[in-house]
Amino acid sequence: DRCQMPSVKGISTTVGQEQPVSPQEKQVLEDLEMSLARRPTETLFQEQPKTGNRYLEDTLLRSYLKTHLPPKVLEEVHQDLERFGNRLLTEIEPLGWECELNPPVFRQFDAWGQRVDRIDTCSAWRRMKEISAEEGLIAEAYERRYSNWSRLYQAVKLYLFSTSSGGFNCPLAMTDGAAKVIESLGIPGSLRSAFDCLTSRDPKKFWTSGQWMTERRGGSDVANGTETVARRQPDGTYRLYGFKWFTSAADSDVTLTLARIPDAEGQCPQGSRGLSLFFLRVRDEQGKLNNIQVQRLKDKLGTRQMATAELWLQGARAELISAEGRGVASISNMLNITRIHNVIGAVASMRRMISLSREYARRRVAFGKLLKDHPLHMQTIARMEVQWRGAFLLLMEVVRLLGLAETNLASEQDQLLLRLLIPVAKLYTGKQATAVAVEAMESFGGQGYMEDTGVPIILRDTLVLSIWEGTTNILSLDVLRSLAKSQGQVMAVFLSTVQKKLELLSGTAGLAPAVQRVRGAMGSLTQFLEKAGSEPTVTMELAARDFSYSLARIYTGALLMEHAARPGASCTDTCAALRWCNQELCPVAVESGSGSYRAGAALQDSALVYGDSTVGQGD
Ligand code: UCC
Repeated sequence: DRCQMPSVKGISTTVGQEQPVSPQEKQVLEDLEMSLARRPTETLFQEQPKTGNRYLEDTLLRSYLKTHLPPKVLEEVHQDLERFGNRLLTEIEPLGWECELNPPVFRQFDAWGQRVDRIDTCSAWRRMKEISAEEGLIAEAYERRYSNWSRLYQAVKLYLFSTSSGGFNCPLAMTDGAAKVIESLGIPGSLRSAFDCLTSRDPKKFWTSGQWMTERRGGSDVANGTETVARRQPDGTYRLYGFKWFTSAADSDVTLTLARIPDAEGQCPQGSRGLSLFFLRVRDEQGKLNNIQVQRLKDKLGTRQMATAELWLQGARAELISAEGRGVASISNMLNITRIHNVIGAVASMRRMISLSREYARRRVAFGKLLKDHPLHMQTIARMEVQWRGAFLLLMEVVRLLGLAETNLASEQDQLLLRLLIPVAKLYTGKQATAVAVEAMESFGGQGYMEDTGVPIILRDTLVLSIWEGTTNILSLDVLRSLAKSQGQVMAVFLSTVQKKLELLSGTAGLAPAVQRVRGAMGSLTQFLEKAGSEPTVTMELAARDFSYSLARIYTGALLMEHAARPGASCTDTCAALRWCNQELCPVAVESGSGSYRAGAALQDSALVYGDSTVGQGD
């Protein structure tokens, strides 16, 4: 049990065990106990970092809400968030720890040899589900009692909840995504009760959803990887046959999934156009699986609190909910929501790690002074803080735009910007969170590497953020897809939005160097796009990742400056903006200048990876 003091290696510290303890061992034990109690060098012991109410301690979050929310909304939201911050501390955080200590267990057979395929979760995990309903962690976004601000308010609660949720943020992401898909379909009558359950505040009624997209051929190339077949039944429902390779939160009540409907000749149309979207209940009222067999639970590096399973669909009853062949387009509504949840998770992980690191630096003495008094240590944490601040404001921008879109208050430009910023934010914050989590772990020295500090749990759970919901490269290609689909309009909106933000900043003298750098980066980006459009030698696919990073850095720079220019801003707001803008803001232009996206560079890449000395010479 990780909450308890571990025994000294090789020696049991429990009295009265069957194993006899030799006199020598007894002496060692007594010595150890004595030395622990009486050692005069107590300062060598490292104190546990303790944090308080997460909402009250988050000055950037509070300043953002104060700046943007209408006063009446702010008043109510503030009260609720302060209360929620206390609940996190006293009730939810210990439950999250319990979830980590008691991961789900898969029981395939009962004692009498009957196949049962039970996924047993711990009571803390089930309590998280109730709390999610009570707190309206999904409901808030769909009730819209604060109009366009409801989405942002929900995102803030999820952000505070995330690192204490014991992995329950994952089913919530998919539940939100499923509710979004159903809502975008106009809540058809057959899905009304499901929608009500997914968005309920009643713990007895609340349902969670899965998102079964990944099959044995992988989860990125969904169009070619999906083999599941949907057979139409006389009553208009379907039965699904296939193998779902990676189904997270497998204890969920319902799920959305893709399958192929055979044509009149019994042939399944291939590719994206052959995919349709289905809704299904995972179990019936008695808890019996819907013609589904669980093959096994995944043995994951992190997110171990949450059951991810391999599932055989053997005639699972399902309802077709998209037009035939429009499965990918329909499920993209879910993907965009789960990707935003991924951003929430990334920003929350960074905040948690930095908060712990910051608190530890206030307690830990090394070389005769507290860590916080070592400038190099402070520089390291400050760099993480700048990354987090940028990521936080990018998240707020995305959920602000989403809130506008969901209340019909978004302009066409807002919608285009949202389409572009979702993949940009997902891919960029996923990478930031990974880097920050590793750096923050190091800031604890060896203690950060110890399981029972809890730090490795956050690190492991963070590492998945750049993988699931689309890897960095897949998301970079999605950025290009958004450009192509809008025939470049998203880029025009991106450039004009940043431009407008810069114009509003022109009177803020302290930010002048940052404004100049963002202007320069915008110029370089525009030049790169012109070059990419006119020179066939430039391969946009090769540039996709650097291009996406450039969009993230430029836009975030503008957001940091905007926040630093608000009335009542502090000098640290300015400092964060200046520091952010001091990094390379347009890496795609730099790499393009070095010829990194030419066809020859791709050959060189292969030669470097596979060591073929005949390829790529002279390029
Ligand atoms: O399931 C997973 C794990 C679950 C765990 C949940 C965790 C929650 C975490 C948060 C908590 C902290 S992971 C599943 C991972 N897999 C993916 O995310 C899929 C990755 N692959 C892609 O995103 C690909 O780009 C595909 C599948 C979308 C590409 O498919 P296609 O068919 O080749 O793409 P097309 O033909 O370009 O797009 C088909 C249609 C188009 O619309 P139409 O036909 O009207 O032109 C696209 O515009 O779909 C539309 N579309 C989109 N629309 C595609 N992507 C989008 C989008 N992002 N937004 C809007």
